[in-house]
Amino acid sequence: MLIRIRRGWELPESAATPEAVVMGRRAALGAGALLAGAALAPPAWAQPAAQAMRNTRYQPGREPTPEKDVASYNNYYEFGTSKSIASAAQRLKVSPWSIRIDGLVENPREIGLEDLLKQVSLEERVYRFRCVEAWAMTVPWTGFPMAELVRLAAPRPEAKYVVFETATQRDTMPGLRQSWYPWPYTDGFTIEEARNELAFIATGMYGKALPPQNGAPIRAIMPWKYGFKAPKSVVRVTFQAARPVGYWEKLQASEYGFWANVNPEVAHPRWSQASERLLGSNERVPTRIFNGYGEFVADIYKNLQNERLYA
Ligand SMILES: Nc1nc2c(c(=O)[nH]1)N[C@H]1C(S)=C(S)[C@@H](COP(=O)(O)O)O[C@H]1N2
Ligand SMILES: [Mo]
Repeated sequence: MLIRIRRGWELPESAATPEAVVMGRRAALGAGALLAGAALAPPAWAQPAAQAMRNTRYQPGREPTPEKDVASYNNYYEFGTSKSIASAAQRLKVSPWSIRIDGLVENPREIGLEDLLKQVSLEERVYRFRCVEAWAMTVPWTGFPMAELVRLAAPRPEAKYVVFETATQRDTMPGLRQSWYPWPYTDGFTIEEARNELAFIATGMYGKALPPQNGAPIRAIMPWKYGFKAPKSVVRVTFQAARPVGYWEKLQASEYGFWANVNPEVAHPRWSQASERLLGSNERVPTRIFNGYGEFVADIYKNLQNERLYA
């Protein structure tokens, strides 16, 4: 895959992780081995972190959660409603994978995942993640800004929202037989939210490809919103004028709304949101408005005070 010129915010290089990767990459660049090696490189989705430098602009302020906890305590209802779906999810078929880009865009099309990844540059970001159920984690995701996806899609001016639709594999996903759930799992955002610098499309975590249970091969991550706004295994991205109603809002609109921004002072109807339990340590820590990302996103909501922003 292409290696692009890095932008200023990716400096200093010494802040990248792990160091061996940086040194290896420097050596490769120095030797002019880059082009020669390109033909032999494994598919982009199989090696998301090899060239992904950590973006140190986003400091999580707490230790990354142990990988094993992130990979074994999941919400992925297509594979079952318990937290222990990791082994069932190994059946997910992730290759080949393509994404349909449609709706109010200049050029609707279907794009292969490898093709898409050639048009973006991957980076690593360590983000806090907060589920509406009041558990939380801290994850090094590999991926690219959602703004890049919006740019590639080229939405028309009438488009105000973007919707992510996720995979329905009848043969691998037993949860789909539970027909009272509003499959496929979808959720969406305003285009302004999708263009916010924090909005991220993840293809990996902990320096490896996303495991199936965490939404392989590609998912959305919106770190200032509750985790149900992070659709996994995305197969379709639709731009539209009307506000979408996502999976959880369809199921229970009184509890799960469109905006779902994290706020410790707005309780869920069935529990407080004041604090959260960190996966791994089980430590309880105070929840923060916008999950601690207000400096990046609060402006989006300035003129939306009549909306139900925090549920
Ligand atoms: N397709 C799909 N995406 C999904 C879900 C799901 O059930 N299906 N659950 C959501 C919820 S409620 C949460 S908290 C996060 C959990 O992500 P994780 O398992 O990687 O921690 O995924 C979100 N994305
Ligand atoms: Mo969640």
